[in-house]
Amino acid sequence: MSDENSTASLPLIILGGGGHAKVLASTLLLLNRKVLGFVDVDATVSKLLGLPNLGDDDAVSAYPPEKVRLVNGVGSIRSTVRRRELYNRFVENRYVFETIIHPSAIVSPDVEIGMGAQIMAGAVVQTGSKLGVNSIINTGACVDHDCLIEAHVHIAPGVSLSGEVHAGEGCHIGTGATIIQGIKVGAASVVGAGAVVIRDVPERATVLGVPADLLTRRKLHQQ
Ligand code: JB3
Repeated sequence: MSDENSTASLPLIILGGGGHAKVLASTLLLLNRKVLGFVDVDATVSKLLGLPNLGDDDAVSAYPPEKVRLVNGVGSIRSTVRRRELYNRFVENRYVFETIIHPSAIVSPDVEIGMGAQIMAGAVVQTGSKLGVNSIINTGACVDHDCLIEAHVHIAPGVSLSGEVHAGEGCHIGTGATIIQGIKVGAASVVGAGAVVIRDVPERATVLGVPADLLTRRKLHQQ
């Protein structure tokens, strides 16, 4: 099959025009992928590494789902919720999210990677691990063997997960956090930057410190 007919070479649209989108745009340019531009709710964001602002999210409908693929460039500023909502909205409208793997990432060939997962520069994902849809393994993070990273999780830069860690849906593991082997982090929880997690974390909790301690638990609508 020629590259022109291959879905792998479909042009891309990035959702969002902030910091995470910029890093993705740079990766896509490195991979020689054709990027049509980005969409952002903020019309004042005019360019992203030279790529044009195509309008707000409704502008995507000018491009039929079979002609483009999407890249979720909205990261997680206070939570992963907006990123998840965008993903769900466009999947419901039959759009496909591109899975991105930076060329410098080391990913064991048996890793299962869900649609739209993003493995950034210098990240390592070891054998037996599974990455859920729309998850981010950010710059220089290490996910060791047999980890289960569920959908919409953000593993921030420099995180270290030992073997068999389970990161529940939509949780956020902050920059430089360390999680020892076999720990379960509950869905929608936040592990603070630099925390060292040696005990399971309940759902919708925030843990901080060394060793990490429970700060608070949030209600569903506050996540
Ligand atoms: O820590 C690292 C390495 N990266 C962080 C990333 C994971 O999350 C980064 O430092 C930021 O903390 C965050 O990046 P993000 O999400 O790009 O944040 P920010 O730079 O603030 O840009 C968010 C952009 O998304 C802004 O331009 C918003 O206007 C736009 N935005 C917000 N909601 C949206 C929507 N754009 C679209 N298309 N649709 C939305 O619903």
